[in-house]
Amino acid sequence: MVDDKIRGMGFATQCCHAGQACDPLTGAHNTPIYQTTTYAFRDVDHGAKLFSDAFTPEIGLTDGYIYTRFGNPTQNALEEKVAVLEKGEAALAFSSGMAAISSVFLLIVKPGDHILADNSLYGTARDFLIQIMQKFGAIVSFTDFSEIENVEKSIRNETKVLYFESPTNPKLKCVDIRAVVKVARNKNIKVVVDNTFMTPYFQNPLVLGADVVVHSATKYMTGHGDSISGIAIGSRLFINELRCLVHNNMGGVISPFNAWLVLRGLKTLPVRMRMHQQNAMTVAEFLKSHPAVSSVNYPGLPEHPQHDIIKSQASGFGGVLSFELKGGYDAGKKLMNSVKLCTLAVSLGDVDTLIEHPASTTHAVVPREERIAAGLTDGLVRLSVGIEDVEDIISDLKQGLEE
Ligand code: LCS
Repeated sequence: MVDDKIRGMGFATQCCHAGQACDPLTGAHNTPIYQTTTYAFRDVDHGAKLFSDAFTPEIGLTDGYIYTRFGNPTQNALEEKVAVLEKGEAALAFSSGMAAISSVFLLIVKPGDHILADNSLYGTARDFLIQIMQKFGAIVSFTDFSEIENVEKSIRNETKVLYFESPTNPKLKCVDIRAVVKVARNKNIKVVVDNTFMTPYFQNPLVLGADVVVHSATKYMTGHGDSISGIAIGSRLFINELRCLVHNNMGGVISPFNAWLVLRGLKTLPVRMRMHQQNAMTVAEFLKSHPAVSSVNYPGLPEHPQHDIIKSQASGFGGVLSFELKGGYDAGKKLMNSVKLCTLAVSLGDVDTLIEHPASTTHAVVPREERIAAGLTDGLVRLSVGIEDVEDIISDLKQGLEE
């Protein structure tokens, strides 16, 4: 079901129906995987019009398809669904979260522009800004976005983007999205938010005033750990520019099969997210009361420093938490080596529980001093709490902490 009607419906209905209608040709109830690279034009003029439309961002492709790097019906179904879920005008799917993030920066930023980013980003996103954006002449700096004065103080005349995750990976720090939007207002600065941890089920940054939302759809959106994928959501003009100026030239397209996997995953997003959150809260309480644990980072706990902020801008707290053991790195290592149900692996948002050590894996690219300054200590353990029976997750952690 497409646009106007579905936008007035509830979130769970949108997850099932938005962007997807029975196939007009065959009646197929499920969106087919359009496993094709190219599309027949009706005639030469039709081909010419499609190319002209595709390269005119004010128009975009509406009258057919050209070549799957420019768009594909399975991919477009996913884009329409996510645009509705994130309450944006349009969306563009990518081969990974990093393809989405890098493409958004490549569209917005030119040499000499300043990017101000939070000091606690997924390691590769931070590394992309330093290794690639700086190499092409952008100025990149980092500050702690949870203190809004830091953002105000760090803005320069050349600032073009404010970029952050909320909550952050893996410290679960939350940023006041409305306050950042206020700082950017009337300054021709785009606010770009990575909403991977919350998903549109819990938080809609565009409604809070952000310009662009990015996701690693690899995580909760797909939900089953079987597709690397990403998506960006924003105004129709921004997304059309992203498609024709960056996506088409860089080529980070999602495959039709992976788009279909994300579409399938999204149908159960609300039930999964409710269960992830319920289990994460129970596990957070268990860890908090365990004598071997020194601290727990979960924004659903009332003592979390930004508990009130997340409550003011999101309808939930998500399914990821991180914690420190009193025995530091050695104790964390022992725990991660002894779990039997939880899998020791990177990634998050899968239906089953994943445990990992950020300092030596996902955030190893961040120089140690900066990592520590951002609270990502050597002893920090990250847990993506799955939707198994929570008693089984807890008993696995318990035996790992006791061994
Ligand atoms: N944004 C966030 C918040 C992420 O956690 C990740 C990946 C990305 C973007 C990049 O997405 P990808 O290209 O992998 O689809 N985070 C990972 C993590 O914490 N462990 O492994 C990957």
